[in-house]
Amino acid sequence: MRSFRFVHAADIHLDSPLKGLAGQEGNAVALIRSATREAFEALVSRTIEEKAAFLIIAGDLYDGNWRDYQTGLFFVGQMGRLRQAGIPAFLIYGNHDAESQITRRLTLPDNVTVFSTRRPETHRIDRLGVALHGQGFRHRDVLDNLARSYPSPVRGALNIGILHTGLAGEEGHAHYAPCTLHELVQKGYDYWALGHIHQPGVRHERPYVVYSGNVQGRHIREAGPRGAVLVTVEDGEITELAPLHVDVVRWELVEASAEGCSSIQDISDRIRDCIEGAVFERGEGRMLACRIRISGRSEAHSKALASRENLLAEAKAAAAGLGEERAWVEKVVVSTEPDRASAPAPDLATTVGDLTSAKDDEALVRDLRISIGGLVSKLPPEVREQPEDPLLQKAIDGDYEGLIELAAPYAMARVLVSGD
Ligand SMILES: [Mn+2]
Repeated sequence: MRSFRFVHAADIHLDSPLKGLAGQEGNAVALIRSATREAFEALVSRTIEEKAAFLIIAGDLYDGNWRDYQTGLFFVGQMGRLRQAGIPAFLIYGNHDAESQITRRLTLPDNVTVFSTRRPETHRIDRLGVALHGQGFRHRDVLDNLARSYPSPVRGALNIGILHTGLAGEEGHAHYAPCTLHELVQKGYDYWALGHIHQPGVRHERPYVVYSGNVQGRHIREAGPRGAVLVTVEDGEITELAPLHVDVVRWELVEASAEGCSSIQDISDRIRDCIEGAVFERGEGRMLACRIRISGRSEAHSKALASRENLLAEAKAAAAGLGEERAWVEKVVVSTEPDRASAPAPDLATTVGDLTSAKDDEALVRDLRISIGGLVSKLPPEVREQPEDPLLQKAIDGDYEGLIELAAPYAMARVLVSGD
């Protein structure tokens, strides 16, 4: 049996529209916008450099229907690079690029094999002793167990199953093409190249059941290194799995402690140190797209709450000050708590008293319901699902008494700061 290497990738989501960048400009934002393409290009380069025998794409190559032919042309161009290097590619469609979803089409170069969406197929590479089994998604909502009808392993070959699946009961994922880990393990294949779940992970070894994860994180919930898996086969046996990190922008949650800080300047300095540390330790030469979370008990708690805009600007300045395309700040979340020692000043006791009893003011609650309720109903679903701000959560829940209670310390912080 031969020795060779292959690359398993999935969830490219080419030209995925990145949310939350509207109205933002600059080189960093331009890089984030083009990141899915750049990462895919880097994947193809690494595949060629590593002299891989073939490339697998386990679904969701595209993010949905193409806006125009440019997305398809880009992909064809990259496959052309592989063809020139004599490397075949094997592709299945997933829920995002199901056959029914993609109405525009382009003829692909002859080194690319797209598996049928009607029935499972097997493609063999005889010179390597490899059998690849796979089936793509015909419609977006494939809720049948596709793996069940995959063919039996080819005897004497290295068998690879390519499947886009949410497995069964994976939290937070729709049950696309559900199957259990046990079923996959029992199938008799050597390696399952899975797609759909963006977090990379090896679910089983010998046989291998692997999610390569997406090649490029697209938001803070896809933080950390991203890429593909380079699989080494020696004498027909899988001997090594190594990550190929091809992401060009890396999302990171950067934690900054405000403990011991007594001013906004102190917190800004802390943020700057944390961003620099993160770029150095976790950036690996890529641009870090950071969400900053400031937490801890701090004397500067009220000031931090009331100066969120200033802190965001300072954090952006800290990132920009590192030079081009080293770091970019998406958001600053202030979740500090008051220092035990810093009680409100006595002359503010009356104001605070008024604020805490405000939740019993029925007229106020009714006014809020009318003025805020209308706005909340217009929020886009992605904001409603995961509001990061506790005040917004209360408003979405329609809990106006709770909203007043939570808003009181914030209002107090504003009063304190303006009185500085
Ligand atoms: Mn998917």
